[in-house]
Amino acid sequence: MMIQWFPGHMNRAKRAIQELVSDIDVVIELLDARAPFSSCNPLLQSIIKKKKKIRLLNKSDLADPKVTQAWLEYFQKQKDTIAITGDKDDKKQKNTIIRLCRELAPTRNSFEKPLRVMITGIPNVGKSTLINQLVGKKSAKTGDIPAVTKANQRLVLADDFLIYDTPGMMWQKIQFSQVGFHLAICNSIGRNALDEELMAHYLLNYLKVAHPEELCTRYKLKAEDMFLADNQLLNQLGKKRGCIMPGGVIDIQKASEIAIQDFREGRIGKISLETPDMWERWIGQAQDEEKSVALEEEKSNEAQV
Ligand SMILES: Nc1nc2c(ncn2[C@@H]2O[C@H](COP(=O)(O)OP(=O)(O)OP(=O)(O)O)[C@@H](O)[C@H]2O)c(=O)[nH]1
Ligand SMILES: [Mg+2]
Repeated sequence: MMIQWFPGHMNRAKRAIQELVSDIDVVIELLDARAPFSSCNPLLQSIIKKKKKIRLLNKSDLADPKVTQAWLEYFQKQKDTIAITGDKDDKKQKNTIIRLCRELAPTRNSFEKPLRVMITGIPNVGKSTLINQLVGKKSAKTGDIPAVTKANQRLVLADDFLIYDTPGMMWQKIQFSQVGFHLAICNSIGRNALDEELMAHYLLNYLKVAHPEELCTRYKLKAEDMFLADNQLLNQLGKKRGCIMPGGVIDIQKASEIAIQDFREGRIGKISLETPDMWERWIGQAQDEEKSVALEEEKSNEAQV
């Protein structure tokens, strides 16, 4: 699915982060634990350059714990990266995050030289919720739709510790269709840009192979339903959930929305959409395709000479 979602405020979000970054000591990049690779912003590194960075795999309560562990190991292997999980209901994470930030910038520890931490990440990943947890009160506006935060906001955790909330930042060119699907399914892309039926097909196609038992349990489906084509499976789901229009026709739009919303709220199970192995394979396939296109071009150029 090619996503055409790059509204004006995404450019503003990028500028807001660029303006702030020179005054920052530590950057916390929130990733969605269900799709950590897809939610990694390729622009961020070029903006933050050599700043100390923590990658926080947020909403880990909704992701498959084994897969999250594999992602933590994947990121820890990268240079200068600290990777941890995040869950808004984890009472211990506040102290862990504060401790890690202080360790990364030990000289920034006074009223005159406060530690300045920036929280970034794709829209709706949980930046403002995390900040409220760190600051200990409801200071930042939150909501389960993308692009709630519109401008940088400075919050005071302590006299020597400042936190900056930033608007969710998306990048313009989504190279892999999987990234588009995963971000859309995790609710980080504005609704207007989406085709829910396509998203539901993608989701069911994945779940019927990777999580057939959870899918069957949630929608009272039979094991043989897992062999249905995506549109038939969606039909079946609609039938089971009573999405029937006058004349007995299945309301596919409604069935699609139910599947997506159930996934987002963890009602199908703790499910991750991607693993490090899957990405290794997809990147390898893309490189092979690029090579064969280049080879074809070379051959046709030679033929023309
Ligand atoms: N299940 C779960 N939901 C979370 C978690 N953290 C945040 N959320 C929910 O995710 C939604 C988005 O949270 P926000 O904090 O507004 O996200 P944001 O990154 O600030 O979003 P924008 O400002 O729109 O970019 C809210 O409904 C939160 O309750 C988490 O760890 N687990
Ligand atoms: Mg926000």
